[in-house]
Amino acid sequence: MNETTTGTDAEGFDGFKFRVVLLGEATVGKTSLLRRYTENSFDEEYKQTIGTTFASTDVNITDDKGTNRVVRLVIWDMGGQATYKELRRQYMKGASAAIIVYDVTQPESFMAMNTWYQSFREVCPNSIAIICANKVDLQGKRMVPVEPGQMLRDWFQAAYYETSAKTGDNVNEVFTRVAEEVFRSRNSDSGAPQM
Ligand SMILES: Nc1nc2c(ncn2[C@@H]2O[C@H](COP(=O)(O)OP(=O)(O)OP(=O)(O)O)[C@@H](O)[C@H]2O)c(=O)[nH]1
Ligand SMILES: [Mg+2]
Repeated sequence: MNETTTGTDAEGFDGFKFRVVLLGEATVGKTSLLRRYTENSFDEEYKQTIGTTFASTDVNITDDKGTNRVVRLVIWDMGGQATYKELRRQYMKGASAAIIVYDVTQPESFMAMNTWYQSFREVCPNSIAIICANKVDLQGKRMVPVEPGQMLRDWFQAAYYETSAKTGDNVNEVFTRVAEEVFRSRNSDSGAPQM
């Protein structure tokens, strides 16, 4: 099963809880997207993520029957420079979803998307993937237009969002979409148990 509904946890939460991982090259804005979403803040200064951190956040969604649901996402953020493959595999294991991020001003980060996607698929063959084309506020510096992003979307069969952690554009939409999709697919088997 892909979900934990194992009664009330230590904080008194008795709803649906899912593990989500942020993937993508260093500096694409993974930590910034997470901070924008969880703290509504943004820092221009780059502080490389060493190892992994996580944030837990509750998302309100409406299910297919129109019932309001609270979905808890435990979102893991790993530094894109962490190259040790086994570590990455452990990090991805049991994830219900991945948000795979590139920077529209850095074509290399777009070129790396397939590698990130494939390594996620190896560990989590049935989990949800969402693509983030981040830093769209940097219009004059944009090198990767919309069309290649849409190609990825079709190829990965994943939702595609153009985001800015700086302005907040589409950031809430990404995390709400993740919560909706993992909730909807909660009965599908994605392998490993939850954290
Ligand atoms: N203009 C702009 N800058 C951004 C945006 N998102 C992130 N940045 C900047 O890009 C740099 C890297 O952002 P991080 O969020 O630390 O990137 P990361 O993917 O977590 O990097 P690692 O932890 O090394 O993997 C920082 O200087 C951020 O301020 C964005 O949407 N727009
Ligand atoms: Mg980071």
